[in-house]
Amino acid sequence: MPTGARWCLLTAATTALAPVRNTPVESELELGLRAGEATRAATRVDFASQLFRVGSIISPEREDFPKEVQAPAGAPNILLILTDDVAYGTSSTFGGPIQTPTMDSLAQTGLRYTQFHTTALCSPTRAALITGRNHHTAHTGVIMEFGTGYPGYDSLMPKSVGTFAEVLKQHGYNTSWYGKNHNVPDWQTSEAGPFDLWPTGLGFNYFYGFIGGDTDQWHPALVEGTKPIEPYFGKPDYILDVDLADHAIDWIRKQKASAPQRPFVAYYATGTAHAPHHAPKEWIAKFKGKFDQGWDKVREETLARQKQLGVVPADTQLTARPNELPAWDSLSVDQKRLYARMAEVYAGALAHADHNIGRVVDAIRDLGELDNTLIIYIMGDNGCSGEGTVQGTTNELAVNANGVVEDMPYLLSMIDELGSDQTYNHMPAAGPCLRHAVPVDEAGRLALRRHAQWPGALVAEAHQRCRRYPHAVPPRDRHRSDHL
Ligand SMILES: [Ca+2]
Repeated sequence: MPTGARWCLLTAATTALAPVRNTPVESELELGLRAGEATRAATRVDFASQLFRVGSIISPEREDFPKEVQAPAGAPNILLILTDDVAYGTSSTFGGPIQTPTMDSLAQTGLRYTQFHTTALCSPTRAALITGRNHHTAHTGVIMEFGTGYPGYDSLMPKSVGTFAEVLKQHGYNTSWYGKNHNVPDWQTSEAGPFDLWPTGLGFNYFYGFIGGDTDQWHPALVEGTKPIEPYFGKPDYILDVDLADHAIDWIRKQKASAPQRPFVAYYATGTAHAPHHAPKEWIAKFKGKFDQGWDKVREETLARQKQLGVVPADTQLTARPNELPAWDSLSVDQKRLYARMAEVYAGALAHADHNIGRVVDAIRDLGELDNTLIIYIMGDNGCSGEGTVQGTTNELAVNANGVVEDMPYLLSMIDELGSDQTYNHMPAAGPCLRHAVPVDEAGRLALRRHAQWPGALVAEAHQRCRRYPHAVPPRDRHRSDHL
């Protein structure tokens, strides 16, 4: 500010005070006190007038707290479970070779959906699932890391696309999210935020998990809310699937202890069985020798079980194996030994995840809340991943993303380390043919499976297989153009 301007301001202030200074009987202190008294008197008058105006509606017998939003009486708790990179012919619930007793148990009293489809990619399926919108409407036409600045693909979910958690929170639910996110724009994942598109910005009161597409299960890149944490320090046996279940159980119990009448939402999105395939040794050992017959035979065995269960039509034929994937009989003894081991590791990881999901279900049962809990168990946001290349890898990111070449002697030297914290491993693209034991529908999409249980409402239809609601993207949005 120029000196002249400052001077003018001082002059104006002095002029304004001049009449007061010309009053000889009052000091500045007296003036201040008099002014304060005048203000207080005015305030008393104003307050009295307000009391006069509202007095007719205020009385000691009538409280004036705003009413809290409460969910309707009997509104169910919701447990939404999502696994990662698992195909239709994988879990025992749908005829696969990997035992998933938690899902099996729920299926016995619930519904099996045999025509459930996804977008066949992580982020888009997850965006559609949490918003109930077409993944392009949610600006998530591709995974977050591949977001581009074009409509439907910029990975910036708009405010107009609310999540089910936001809606339910506004109707009296407590909401939480555990495990994988993969719905935050890639450049907004640091501690600098912004955090509007993190789970806690999307209606989830509590988040305990990881923001990216995958993470080391032994030393995960975890956040609680928006704060990075490292809970594995000093815990040599730490593994994420146990930790996720522990935190979900703890949160659910506290909710019901503090506000038993309030329903909860728990979105439980384990990082398993995306790479890296990590599991405790004892869980991997459960599958020792279970894949020695090779992926071609596993396909046949799986399809036979699927027909027996009735989850595929009785006349279903196996699809032809793509030419890029070798027949099991064409492999060397070492290749067979390695690939069978990789399948055991994958199987151990998924079975271990299902076991820990079972702990969450058991905790809800122990609270006496199971009969008022809608459980939706989606086995896979897409089918098995092909990122392991034809021969599998000890390090998915090195091989698949950075072009590192691993030869067979090296892979064999690491065979006993697979599944440990020494590897970031992935199985071969043929993936013991877990993914190829899947009939492909007319649209060329892999049919995934979903299971829903809510005994209080759906028990009348228990044991029936259901072909409704076949897509993560709701029907009203499914046929919108890809460039929206
Ligand atoms: Ca996935």
